[in-house]
Amino acid sequence: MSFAGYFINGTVRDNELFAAVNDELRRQRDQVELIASENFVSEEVLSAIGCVMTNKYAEGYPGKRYYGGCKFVDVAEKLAVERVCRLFGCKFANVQPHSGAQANLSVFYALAKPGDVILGMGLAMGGHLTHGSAPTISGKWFRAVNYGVDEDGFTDYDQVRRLALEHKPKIIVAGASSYSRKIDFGRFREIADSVGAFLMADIAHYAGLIAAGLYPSPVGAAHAITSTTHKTLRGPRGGVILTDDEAIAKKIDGAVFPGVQGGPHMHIIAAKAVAFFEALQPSFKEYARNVLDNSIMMADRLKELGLNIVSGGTDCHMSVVDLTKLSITGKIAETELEEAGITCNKNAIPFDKLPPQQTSGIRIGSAAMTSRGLKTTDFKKIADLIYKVLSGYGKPGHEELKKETRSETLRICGEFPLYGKDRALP
Ligand code: DSN
Repeated sequence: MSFAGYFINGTVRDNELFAAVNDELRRQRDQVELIASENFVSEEVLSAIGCVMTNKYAEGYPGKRYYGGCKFVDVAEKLAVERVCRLFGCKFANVQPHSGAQANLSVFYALAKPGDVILGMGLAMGGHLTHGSAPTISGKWFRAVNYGVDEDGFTDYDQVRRLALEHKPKIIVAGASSYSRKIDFGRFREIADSVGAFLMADIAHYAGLIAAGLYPSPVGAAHAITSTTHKTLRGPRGGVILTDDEAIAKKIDGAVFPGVQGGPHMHIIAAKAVAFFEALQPSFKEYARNVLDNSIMMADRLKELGLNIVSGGTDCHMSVVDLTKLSITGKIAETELEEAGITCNKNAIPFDKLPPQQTSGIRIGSAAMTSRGLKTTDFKKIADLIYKVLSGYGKPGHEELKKETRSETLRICGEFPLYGKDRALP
């Protein structure tokens, strides 16, 4: 399938937009993608994203819609729900959230009231914006209290307990955006129970590994579980909410629609169904295993080369690299690496002294390049390239070294092609 049909309006092709899409396709093909929250969906998921279900309004839920003509989109939504429940071993799912942020907001709307306390991991410690950060609804409408990590970079459960006892949160959020270690959801639940709080687990980053049994599952521990569908789960951009509790499921359904959202994006729900189908296949377990092995290899190699990894390593697809030793900021590292053909993002390290626009670290992940087929030896090579570029920064010959690295990253990308040749217009 090619993009051709999508960009023709009558006889006039939208060349301006088409050029941008093709440039983006080229960028994705030619860069070593290490952004921990990104992945490459399959051709099948991509086709579903572009399918005719985008034309359909379907406010409500299967069998209870506010529009006629919903027979076939109902099939898609029921498939998505049934598959994601099977994937995670839970009873109820809402597959309508447009994003992880809206999934989180829906759970807050279902289980708390403005002014209630929510206790989540602080953004600067590895938490997500929507877990109580000041500029978001979660920080403005609720009284947000933050926990963090200890000096070794591991979740400080004693602090979670202390803050829970002191502030009596309505919801405790377990989950993170840049935390690479296992989360003890049972321990979080025990703390939540001790203060009568709901436990919400945000597994956006870890979902694919959880589905494959390679990371702890919050099912059975959390009252509500939110996730995105596009990170390690390798589906379309979107969100999902899971629960085992029927009463909570009902509240969540009402919170997603009509509480927070209007019409669901049925083409995206169709694509979620495809992605969940793919994640149920044995090959996905193998993929997830490779994601984990590759991530551990990359972190271990960087350590071997002398860099610090926050918490000393990783239990998942991502790591946060502490650049303090190299006297280089995350911002500079992000730019330098991008010029050398490696895409990642600047990231605060716990107790960072630099502001969020600079940071002392970068976050790297293995999910996307593992989808292209790279193995541990390739990730070891990538770690070497990262070290070469960053340790050479500011030294004579650095521009030349970056050029050499760019040739090498192009070679790697060429060896592991992304999508068929006909995906782009000639
Ligand atoms: N912004 C995503 C991430 O990069 O982790 C989470 O929403």
